[in-house]
Amino acid sequence: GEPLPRVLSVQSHVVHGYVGNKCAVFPLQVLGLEVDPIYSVQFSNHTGYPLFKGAVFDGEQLRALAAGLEANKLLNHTHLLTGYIGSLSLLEAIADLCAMMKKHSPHLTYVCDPVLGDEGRLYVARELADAYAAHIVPLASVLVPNQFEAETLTGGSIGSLQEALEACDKLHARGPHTVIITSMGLPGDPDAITLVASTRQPQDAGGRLGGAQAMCMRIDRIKAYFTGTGDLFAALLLAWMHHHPADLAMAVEKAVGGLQAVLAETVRHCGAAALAAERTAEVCALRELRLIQCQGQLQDPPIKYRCSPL
Ligand code: ATP
Ligand code: PLP
Ligand code: PXL
Repeated sequence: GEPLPRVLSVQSHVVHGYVGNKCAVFPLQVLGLEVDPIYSVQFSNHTGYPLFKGAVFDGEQLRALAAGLEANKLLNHTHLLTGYIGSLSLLEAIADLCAMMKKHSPHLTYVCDPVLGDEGRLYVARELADAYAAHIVPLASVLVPNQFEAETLTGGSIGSLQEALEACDKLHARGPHTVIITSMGLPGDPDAITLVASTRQPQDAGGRLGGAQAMCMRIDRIKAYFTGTGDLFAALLLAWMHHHPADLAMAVEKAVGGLQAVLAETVRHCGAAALAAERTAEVCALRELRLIQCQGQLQDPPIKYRCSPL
């Protein structure tokens, strides 16, 4: 039969709570994919809490793991998934890791969340943003930036659907066959999060070219702030693109469906803490995504929002 999908996922580990690999491994597994996680950091909790403790992994340490996997012929993954990477040395090692993986698996799908910042501000060093643009974007198959990350990578502002599509085209020209701007705000619609997806992948199960295709989705904005939603989206998208390789709209609809089910259960569980402005440890803990409680909805997502063609 068909070879089992195997994902190498390089993302954060937090002991308590759900960001990075803590919100990628479980969803990928319950959707039937094998996952080999590598931890880019190991922290007590996410960095939005009043404090965190722990250690970061560097490029040399990643190269050692890659060499060990390769020597045992274990670097045979179908997918590479990367999220928040805190240092330039680790990002450079990821570029080399991707090249090693492509040597063993020429059809490797690299799903890259270029975590750079949000709401107009970088939360990584400038050199990291430049390295993503120069060395990582060209390796990615599927890129999932938010609005600010797409602007940073293309060097222009995105204020409309038209400009979002232009940014996607610039990114396609550098490599990724699929680009999804996971969240943007459009002027005049403050109660919405807009997602824009663009692909140049074959759209037909027979592998024939379906040409370029673009779509958008309007999502009701929940008036609360959650951490880890971008990471969960990337993992769910990878899994659903695997299950629906010729139907990007379906993959996006199922990924958003599962994510919105988790958010609804998280809001229900945390009550007034969902809206609290002060980020005490207690409030942060209450707002952790309710992933485990939503296993069934991750596997069989209620489709709340549909894509519209652009
Ligand atoms: P990254 O920084 O990892 O690239 P991102 O900043 O785009 O990701 P989010 O802003 O968390 O990540 O958005 C990802 C998805 O999470 C959105 O497409 C949306 O479906 C959902 N989401 C996040 N926050 C909200 C919210 N307040 N209300 C409704 N949906 C939300
Ligand atoms: N703040 C810091 C310091 C981060 O490192 C990150 C993520 O990677 C975030 C905030 C927000 O992450 P997300 O948009 O995926 O929820
Ligand atoms: O969700 C992104 C993320 C990843 N890794 C760590 C984080 C966060 C968000 O706060 O703290 C360590």
